[in-house]
Amino acid sequence: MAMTLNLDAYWMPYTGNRQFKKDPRMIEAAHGVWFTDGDGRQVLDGHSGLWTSGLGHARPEITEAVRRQMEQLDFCPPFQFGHPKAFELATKIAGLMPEGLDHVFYTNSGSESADTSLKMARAYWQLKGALKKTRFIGRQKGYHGVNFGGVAVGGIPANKKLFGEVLETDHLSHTVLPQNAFTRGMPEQGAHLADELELFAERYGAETIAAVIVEPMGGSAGVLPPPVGYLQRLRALCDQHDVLLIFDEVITGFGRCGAMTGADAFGVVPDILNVAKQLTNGAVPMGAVIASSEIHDTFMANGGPDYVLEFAHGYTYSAHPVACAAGLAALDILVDEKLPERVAADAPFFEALLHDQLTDKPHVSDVRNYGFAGAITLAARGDEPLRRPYEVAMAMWERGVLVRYGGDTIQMAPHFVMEKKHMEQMVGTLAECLKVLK
Ligand code: PXG
Ligand code: PLP
Repeated sequence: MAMTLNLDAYWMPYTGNRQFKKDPRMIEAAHGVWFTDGDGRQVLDGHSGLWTSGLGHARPEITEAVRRQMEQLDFCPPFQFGHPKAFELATKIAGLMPEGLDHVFYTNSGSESADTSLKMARAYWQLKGALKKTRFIGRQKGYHGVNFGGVAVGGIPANKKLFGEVLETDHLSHTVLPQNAFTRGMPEQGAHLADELELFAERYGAETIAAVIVEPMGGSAGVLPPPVGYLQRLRALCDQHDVLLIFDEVITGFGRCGAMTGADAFGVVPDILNVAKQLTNGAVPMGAVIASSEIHDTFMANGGPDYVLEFAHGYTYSAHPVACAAGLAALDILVDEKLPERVAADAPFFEALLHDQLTDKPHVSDVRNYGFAGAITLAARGDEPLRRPYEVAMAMWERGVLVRYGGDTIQMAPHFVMEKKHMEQMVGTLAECLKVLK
């Protein structure tokens, strides 16, 4: 690392800036499942970047597609103009989505996908004449990014407390029940918690509720697979009360759960499905909101004269040509290499590793997993619930493995292409670190 690097000006996101700048963890290169740090060390990436890069880092097909696109068309104004790859990618995405989710609205991140989906849901009901349908129901422990709408429907108190409320929301209970601790895969208990939507329909009136937004499998709160039957019950109640169901699949979209989407993995189709991260393998920022034909067609039917815009929404960088090129290349690899299938095939190996090696370690109060996502919860030390995960992640980094720590959890997300020996190294290193954790 250049000794002259000034660390002061960069205000880092979701980072303990003061600690980082005392003891920087610099990453200078990436290849496959490996990062190279500032000292030239090879560090195993145990989190697929930030749930982004399941295909492995620096895939030459993506690099080449991006390079060629930069040369041919580096930017195209997305408002009132289009470029072919935007349409090609939308068709490809729609083809990978569950039946009925056919129309792709581009964003540049998961947070933008969350806020776009909420605006889409509200506007849909306005166009249908259901003028009171404006309220949103999220879920405790939910994460929908950091923009105002996403924070309002999110259910992580630390992300909300300094920012105030801007939407009328309420939140379903989370599904992390004590009796489900150490469950392998989907917990048996908890489907009944979906019935809380019934209470909200009574309390507020279903005619005031626009949508329910949930992650089919909670991600950032530390890998929360849905209880068996939970999403089916939520779907049925949404149908019964004319409430839209939004799946935030920013983590689960494109393979993480051993199927193309969480919707496929768990057998429930939402009205709107949000993606980001894995869409371009993390190489270029991009997200998307995929809407049902019913929603899309409602906008088109109520748009007025055909030169008038139907949805007053969009970003300067929506459908960015370089992101589209990266997305096309990334999805080709995902499909050609049958990576969702590979995740499904290897998930039992990862599951067994996690539970066999981590369950009996000191301070571990839960182990959860689904597909290529795994997490442990660590008991608080004194009044500092965040301290142990931080110490474990630092010890892991010292030993050459990157894992994600957040809240009271440690998360692991193997690349879809990760070999078993590297999963063993990752989980084995975690087990070693836990043994000496105070
Ligand atoms: N929705 C979900 C379900 C997410 O997981 C976002 C929205 C926001 O995406 P952007 O691209 O705006 O960050 C996410 C992002 C973690 C972690 O520790 C997860 C995310 C972001 C940061 C950390 O698991 N997910
Ligand atoms: N702020 C100003 C002053 C702008 O002109 C624009 C876009 O033109 C934005 C914010 C929104 O930026 P973006 O479209 O990249 O989200």
